[in-house]
Amino acid sequence: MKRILITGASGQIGTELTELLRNTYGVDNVVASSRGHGKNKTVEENGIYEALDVTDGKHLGEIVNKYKIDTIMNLAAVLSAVGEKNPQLLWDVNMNGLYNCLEVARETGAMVFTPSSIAAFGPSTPKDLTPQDTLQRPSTIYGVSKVSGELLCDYYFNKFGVDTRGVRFPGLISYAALPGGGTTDYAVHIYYDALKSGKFTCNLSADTYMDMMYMPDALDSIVQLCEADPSKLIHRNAFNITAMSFCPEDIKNEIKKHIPEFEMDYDVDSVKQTIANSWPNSLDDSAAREEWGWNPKYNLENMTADMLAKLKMKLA
Ligand code: AKB
Repeated sequence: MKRILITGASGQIGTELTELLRNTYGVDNVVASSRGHGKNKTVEENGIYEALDVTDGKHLGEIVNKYKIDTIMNLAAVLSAVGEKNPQLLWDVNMNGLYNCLEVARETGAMVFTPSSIAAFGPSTPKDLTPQDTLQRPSTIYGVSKVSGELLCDYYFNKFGVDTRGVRFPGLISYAALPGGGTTDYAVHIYYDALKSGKFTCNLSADTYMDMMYMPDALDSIVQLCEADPSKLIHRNAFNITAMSFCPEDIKNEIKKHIPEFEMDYDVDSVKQTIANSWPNSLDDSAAREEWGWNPKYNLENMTADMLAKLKMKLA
């Protein structure tokens, strides 16, 4: 039985991952943590919760020892759009936080899962069906932190034998908690606005293709990769994974099938557009499929139907 510490548990992924892991491994085997108290009632009140700033390596080590943690899922991160406004904060949280997790893991023997992102690629990366192993020269501080993180995780595996694993997440779409300042966030907000007002102003241009994924698949990928037989893993940090690739016009047209009067216009945010243009249109995730059986269940069609149904109940 695993004993898991989740950092950044109050965020978009953490909110749902915490619940899933508590149900799967037992409430007493999952420690949720995030910076401070009062951010997320469900996460804080439905199991073990610790206020933890990942940049405080000493406190991180104390929590790992206190609960005899053997798996650290490090979700604490500043995302791409916020990162461009505050690169120093991003570096501190994303890199020093990860370094602290890896050091504690080196000392205690814990496994470390940490997500990378499609942001780990840049303008010189092949754009379509981006290969697993390819050029990675990102132009955002978030992307720089993701490539550095991938390399650092591989280094800790090769040098110290720390069991490090990761996936390159595309944009994640979910209804339980909002994303916090990424470039792909429009694909979440569009569903809220479609239900609330029937109108949405998109901050990326109509033909901006990016990889996306519905949260249930993203959660499955974490559990599956962490449970995978290590002898089968040729790659570790980090695996390309995707479930769909679409542009704003595609998601608009899919929503219109459910809400025919839905309207969308555009007011392009130049910072987000530049970031999106530097990322792939679509990823090749065959290494994840071959090495640990990655097989997503949701496409744009069944995700949209589920997202609108669940969000309708939430907003009622
Ligand atoms: C972002 O847009 O910053 C994130 C990501 C793709 O990593 N959703």
